Amino acid sequence: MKLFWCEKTRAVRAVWMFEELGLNYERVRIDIRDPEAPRDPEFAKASPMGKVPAIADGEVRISESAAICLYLADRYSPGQLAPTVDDPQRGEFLYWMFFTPSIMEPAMGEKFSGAESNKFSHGWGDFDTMIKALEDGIAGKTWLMGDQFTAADVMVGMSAAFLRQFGALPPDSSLNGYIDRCEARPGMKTAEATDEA
Ligand SMILES: N[C@@H](CCC(=O)N[C@@H](CS)C(=O)NCC(=O)O)C(=O)O
Repeated sequence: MKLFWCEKTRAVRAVWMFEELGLNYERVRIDIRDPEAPRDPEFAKASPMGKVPAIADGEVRISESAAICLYLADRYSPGQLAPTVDDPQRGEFLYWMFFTPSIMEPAMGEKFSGAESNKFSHGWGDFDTMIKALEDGIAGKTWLMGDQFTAADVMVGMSAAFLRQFGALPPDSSLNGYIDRCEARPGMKTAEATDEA
């Protein structure tokens, strides 16, 4: 399996996911900051938008970190890193899988760019409502799905860690404990060390 990756990008989520799964994979560097740099020809098939992360697994070629994490969890760790489709927890799990690309990232983009928010008409609500929903979602739990760490924690946990690194999280936010738990996982440590190497 190939992971198309570049350091200091959202591809760090996919590295964390691979580490949680304990799967063997080949990390193929795509220099996204130099469009002239040679690229593995498979990358274009896996990522029509030219973005990392993307994967090639047999005949499967996909991009979008949430799609990759969901695919890998269902394919290689059903019932562990993802509730199975017949599990009543599956619905809530999917909600949190989509929370990062649909709500968290647009709300963060709006906040960091200083764009005007419009909680009613913007699909992601606004930044403060997003933080509150996340704080409520993790309240009293170790992980988003309770005691079981899942792919949703890879997606949400990494974005929450970004938020803290960028100083956008209030110091008294209850998310701090959750982020600490995410950062203590060996898989996340390896993913971040890979970025630095
Ligand atoms: N929604 C995508 C975002 C991926 C993304 O924006 N990747 C950036 C790096 S963080 C990228 O590859 N940019 C290069 C480009 O757009 O040319 C995901 O979650 O995977």
